[in-house]
Amino acid sequence: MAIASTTISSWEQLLEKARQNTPARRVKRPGQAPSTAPIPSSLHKLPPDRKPPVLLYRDSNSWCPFCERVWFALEEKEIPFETEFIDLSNKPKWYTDLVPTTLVPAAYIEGKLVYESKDILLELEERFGETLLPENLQENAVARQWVDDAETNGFRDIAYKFLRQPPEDANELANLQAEFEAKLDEIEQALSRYPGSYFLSTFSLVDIMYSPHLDRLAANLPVYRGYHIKENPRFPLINAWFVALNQRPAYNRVKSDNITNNLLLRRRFGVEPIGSPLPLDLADAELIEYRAEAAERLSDNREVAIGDILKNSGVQSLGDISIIKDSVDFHLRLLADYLINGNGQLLPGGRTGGKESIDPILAATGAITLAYVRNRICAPRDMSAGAATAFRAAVDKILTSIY
Ligand SMILES: N[C@@H](CCC(=O)N[C@@H](CS)C(=O)NCC(=O)O)C(=O)O
Repeated sequence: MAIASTTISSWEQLLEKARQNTPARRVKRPGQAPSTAPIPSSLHKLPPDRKPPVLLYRDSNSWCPFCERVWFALEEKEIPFETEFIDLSNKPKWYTDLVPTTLVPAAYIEGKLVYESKDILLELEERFGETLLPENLQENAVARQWVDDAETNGFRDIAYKFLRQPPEDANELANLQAEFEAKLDEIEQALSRYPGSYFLSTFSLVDIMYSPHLDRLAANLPVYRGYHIKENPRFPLINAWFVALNQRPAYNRVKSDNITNNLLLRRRFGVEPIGSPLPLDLADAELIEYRAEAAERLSDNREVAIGDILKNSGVQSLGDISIIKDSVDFHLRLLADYLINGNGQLLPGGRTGGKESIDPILAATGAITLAYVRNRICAPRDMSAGAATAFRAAVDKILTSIY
């Protein structure tokens, strides 16, 4: 059995076409995890041979909401930086010796070691201009107070208790929900104090302090608690804030997508879903820049992806490894081709007719490959949240079209 010749483009053609439609690029990290890393959008501003002024230590999977705050600020402030990834399941001794809390994020900022996300954010303001704090002195003081409050006002503890703690009974769940809603009411009120959609009259560190947490809660509560923040009429200002935030290019680079958040919560914290996943954002999934970014990532990093699928998805038990490998490669190319060219390409080579003529080994390899990569990719570790959404939507489309 071999995969017949096909009209689907080669990897080189796919990569070239994808790159014409997206500026997104990452550096490859051969043999390391993660296998790619984003290139900070302002790195090109640095004169050649000059080291970036900031070195950020962050978690290797890009799941940490506190690291997200710092990355968000660095992108907003257009500060060139380099990243060193720390494996939190096996922290290197040099790191635990270096950072007293042993937590991420930490950073060297112009040679000074700073840790605790809040302190890193304030140090960046101190050294690179207060672009994320209001100019008006009174408002500036309010901003600093709210940045402090975001760490101490109990919002996070109450929110994550509602999300993660298995409730004894319906009564306890209702109480946790009520406590959480009272905290959201406080945020809703804070958002009403200044004109515009942000906490203060301009976008600021306060938005950055809350964004990774509110985003994760909005993604996970529908699935794990059947509770919705988005489109909840009780919180119109929080909803307007989400809309404003999502218009910021820096946020779109650093945020994660709903499914990444959902899978992480289940895997890391064992929370049982009681609701349903939010539907994929099909507006993102249709945008050519996100589709092209997803195709670019897949084409450029295909060797690592194929190696991972062969090792971890279970396909290798299906038969001769070289045939399976060809089939995995073929189905990933099919996915990249569909992401860039859309429509019309959905019959894999070797399949001459409708669904009934599918070779069972090819069909099984394809189904496993696609289902595996759908949940394996992780935003923003592997690609932006928008690209990850386009990627997952394309997998769904192919699976329903050919199986
Ligand atoms: N208050 C810290 C919290 C940082 C934190 O909790 N980081 C987590 C990752 S999300 C961590 O390093 N966990 C590793 C560990 O607990 O050993 C901050 O704002 O920076």
